[in-house]
Order: sequence, then structure tokens, then C-alpha cells
Amino acid sequence: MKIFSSPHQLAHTPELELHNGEMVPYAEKASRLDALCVAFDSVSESADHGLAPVLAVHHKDYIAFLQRAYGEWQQAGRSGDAFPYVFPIRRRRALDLSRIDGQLGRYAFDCGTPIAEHTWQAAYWSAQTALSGMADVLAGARTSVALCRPPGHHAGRDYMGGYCYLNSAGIAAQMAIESGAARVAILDVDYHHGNGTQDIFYERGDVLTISLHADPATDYPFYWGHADETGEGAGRGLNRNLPMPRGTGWDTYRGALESALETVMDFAPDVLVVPFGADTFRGDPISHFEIDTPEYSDMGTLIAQSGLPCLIVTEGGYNIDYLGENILSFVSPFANAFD
Ligand code: OKP
Ligand code: ZN
Repeated sequence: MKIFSSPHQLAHTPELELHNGEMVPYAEKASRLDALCVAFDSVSESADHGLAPVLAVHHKDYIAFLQRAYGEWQQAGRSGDAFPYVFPIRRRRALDLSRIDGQLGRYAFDCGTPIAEHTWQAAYWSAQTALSGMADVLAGARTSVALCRPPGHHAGRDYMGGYCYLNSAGIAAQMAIESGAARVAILDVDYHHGNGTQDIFYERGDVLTISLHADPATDYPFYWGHADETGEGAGRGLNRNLPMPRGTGWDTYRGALESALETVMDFAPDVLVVPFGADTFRGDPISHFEIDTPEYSDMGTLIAQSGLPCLIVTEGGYNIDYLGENILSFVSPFANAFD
């Protein structure tokens, strides 16, 4: 089983974020990637699949914005990280403004996703890492693992948010479709709802999206992830949200996961993509579920038992001391099942 990563992902280093009214050190640290990588004996370097698969998911104007934003921030005389602070909310037009502050608000849905000097480069290689894992699966691997950072599942077709810029898992899923897969399922097991992935595929009949997450009534991203969001048009019935209360542990989570896997099997996908967040861990500093390290192996076992070709893409997980153990616990059953 191959594990993919790229050191270019380390270059994104925002300093601070707004948390409960205070500026605090950015939780989505570059050292998360080191913790993920050292958990494995050998890691393959991601290949460059170019911009075309990124543009198959994201709007070209949004991509152009990501590429130029930090340069324009600097040209405006700013130093430090670029933050949005005015947003085109209801009934405001998405004006194509030249002022960087206008552009930042147009393409962001929160203030938690600053653009630093090398953000584009890191996000690009996060997407390339997921694409490298998918290329491995499409070449016949039963399971492949993409150690991605920054995460991606909050990023939509034309917006960033929740530490996410490019929807790496979604980009990989789209690559599978364009390579001939008839159906792809995305099963998101990060603590937070995968709102970007939901939005990207909401009206698609060929991509099933399921997310297990903390109830958005109490947790980020609040405005997505409710159980009544079930897809529209060709995608009607092909989005499923399983929100759970704070304090949820493995016993409750397991039942939801088994139900989600039944929905996956009914869809009969050619490929399964699993955005995995270790922020469901009991010791996570920003989350409120109570899953313990060995229980990630139970989680991995249930998913591996689907027997589907599977790409695992890392999302959140902010307790860096346990991140390596937790990803290894989750991934091990996949290796044992097939190798
Ligand atoms: C990203 B992923 C408070 C700001 C809001 C955003 C959480 C993003 C989680 N610090 N926090 O799903 O792990
Ligand atoms: Zn998360």
C-alpha cells in the first residue's frame, strides 16, 4: 500500500487565526504533515498532474485569485497573512473588484482561512497528493493513502474556508470519473461537515457524498451539514449527512458508520474516497468527539470490509502528538486486508 505526500505542502504557514474572539496560533500547522509522514516507514513523493484536474472542480476565476492573492496583498503594502473581512452576503453582487480586500471576501466564507505567502503552492501540492493516490487506485491499488495538508473538504468550487483552499478529495473523485469510473462515493469521517464536497457534488448523479460529523447546530460550519440536506436534481438522494452530538464516542459513531456504509454499498461505486480527520479523537484541542486511538482501527476495518478500491485523504486532526498514531491505527486494517 502506497502512502503519498509532498514537502511543498509544508510551505503554507499562517501565523494566527481568530478563535472565540481572540487571535491564537494557527491550529492547522505545517508540523501536522511531519507527524503524518513519520508514522509510515516509507512515503512516495506526489507526482504533478497539472492544473487541469484542479480546474475540473474549481472555478478558473477562484484559482486565478488564489494564485495572485498574496502578491496583491503585498502590493497593497501589507505584510503578514491576508484575511478577508467584508463578505458579499444576501443580495450583494459577486462584483469582480480589483481591491484585494474585496476579492478576499468574495472568495471566502469565513475569517479562519488566511492566505500566506506560499498558500497556493501548498494547496496545489495537497491536491496533487490526492491525485497521486487516485492515480495509484486507478492503476489497480486496492487502497492508497494521500497525506494531504492543508485540508480540503470545506473548500467549494469558488470558495475557501475552514483551513481549506482546494478540495483535494473532490478533485481526486472527479479524476476517477474522468478516467471512466461510473460512480464514486465520498465518505467523509472528519469531525466537521465536509460542506465544500457536499456543494461541489450536490446536483451530481455520479458522485455520492456522505459525511459523519458534529451537529452543525453546535459546531462549525453551522450553515451546512444538517440531515435534511439530501441533494438536488440528478443528485437528489445522493447527499447524506449524519450529524452527531458533542461527546459522541465510538459506540454511537459505529452505528452511524455502518448505516453510511450500507448507503455506499447500495450506490455500488467503482471507487471510494475517504476524507479522514483525526479530529474526532478524544484529545483533539478544537473538537468534541471521544474516539480513542485503537478505535480508529475498528473504523478502518469497517470501511476496508466494503472491499471497494479506496483512496484515503487526510483532512483535520489537531492533536499533533497523537496524529501519527491515529492515522496509522486507521490505515493499518486496509494494509492487513489486502497485502
Ligand atoms: C477544518 B477541518 C475557530 C475557527 C473555526 C474552523 C475549523 C476548521 C476545521 N478557530 N475553526 O474540518 O478539520
Ligand atoms: Zn475537521
